[in-house]
Amino acid sequence: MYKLYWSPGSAAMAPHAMLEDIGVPYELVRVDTAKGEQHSRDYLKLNPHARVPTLIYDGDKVMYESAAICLLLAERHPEAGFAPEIGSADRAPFLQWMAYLTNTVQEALMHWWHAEHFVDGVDLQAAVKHKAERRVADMFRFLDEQLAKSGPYLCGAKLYACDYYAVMLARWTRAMAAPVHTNPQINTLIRAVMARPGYARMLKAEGIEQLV
Ligand SMILES: N[C@@H](CCC(=O)N[C@@H](CS)C(=O)NCC(=O)O)C(=O)O
Repeated sequence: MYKLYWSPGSAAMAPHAMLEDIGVPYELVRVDTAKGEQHSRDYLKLNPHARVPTLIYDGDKVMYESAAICLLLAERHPEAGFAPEIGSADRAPFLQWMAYLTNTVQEALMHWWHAEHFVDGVDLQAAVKHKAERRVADMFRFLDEQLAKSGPYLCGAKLYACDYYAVMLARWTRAMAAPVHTNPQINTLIRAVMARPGYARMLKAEGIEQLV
């Protein structure tokens, strides 16, 4: 039995969708980040960084960081096919894309959503957001070219957790001037991931939509 602390449309989306596809029992615990529940004393004991998601597994074990949770779930449930086997040809690209997505693309998205974490003052924050939007657009253009060369999924013929992660991050661009779903291959990827039962059920359960 797992427990996933989440909030709608957050970095919990990918692990949430994976749990749905894996089909194991799990409990969702909503953290209302708008009300600041991530700063409650009880939640900080689980996740001292005051972020979602957090996963409880094996009864009382706790972990956070969305990409790490995806990797753990893929590893514990190999039958779901969310990660290529160690030693297989897809393994290196899979690890590369997971790290690239969380460390580079997600980080650039954080600059857009939370410019106030990086600089003070409205003008500077607007400049950070402007630059972040261009960087995110460049990254998704790059991913689009990658998919055109060797898609339809990031690692080629098979869908893995990195594809869920990419589509989650694509959704985070919905409020930008040019959301990235208009890139043709990214659009195909979004549609393919949204057609998966787990991802579709996650969107419904979180009460959110995704641009296609
Ligand atoms: N690197 C973390 C980032 C998690 C994160 O920033 N989550 C956001 C929602 S997407 C959050 O909890 N925000 C609450 C806040 O900033 O107070 C991960 O990938 O799990």
